[in-house]
Amino acid sequence: MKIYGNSPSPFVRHCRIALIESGLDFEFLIDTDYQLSRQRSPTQRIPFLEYEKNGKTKVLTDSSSILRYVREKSGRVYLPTVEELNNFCTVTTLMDAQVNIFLLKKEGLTSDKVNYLKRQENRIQTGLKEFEAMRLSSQAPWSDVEIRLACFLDWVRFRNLFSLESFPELLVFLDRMGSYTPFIETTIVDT
Ligand SMILES: N[C@@H](CCC(=O)N[C@@H](CS)C(=O)NCC(=O)O)C(=O)O
Repeated sequence: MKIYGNSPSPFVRHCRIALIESGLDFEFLIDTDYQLSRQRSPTQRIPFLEYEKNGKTKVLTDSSSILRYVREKSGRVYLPTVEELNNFCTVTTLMDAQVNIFLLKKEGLTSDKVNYLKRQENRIQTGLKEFEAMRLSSQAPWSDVEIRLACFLDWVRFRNLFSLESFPELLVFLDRMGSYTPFIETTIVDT
């Protein structure tokens, strides 16, 4: 199996953590400047995963389907309850919003100029408030919601995207996740 992406992406990191947890053999390939995803993925995004089935190369082009594939292949249940699915979707929405803000900022578009970006920023704050009030685990086994959330928070911290000071519980949670071996093995490095 080959997973394509980069180190900082929270979507990619979540998949890499699931792959490490699964014990399956995989290679992590850096998709510099999204060149490979432009050629090989209809969504032109990272991550994407290539695997062999009946002698043919198959491609999965979204972190959600990659995670389902990896979890099922390793006999682990994927998002077993409606509540977990909803929380997973919420983290995904926050990550999508932040990627949107991050990429548009590179083009000079910021929330003081574009109202929609202000909405995106607000969405992230209200979403995180929800998780701040939630009872999250303090040790493994971590759920896919928790791993995804930690990947998001660590990316925010790494890139200094906004302050996490108003989320003390989430900072404690992130600190605990910080001693989880697959999380350490995927520590963000700039590429
Ligand atoms: N729904 C996708 C989102 C992935 C995504 O947004 N990846 C970002 C990197 S963190 C990306 O490829 N952005 C490039 C772009 O939007 O052009 C998934 O879950 O895999």
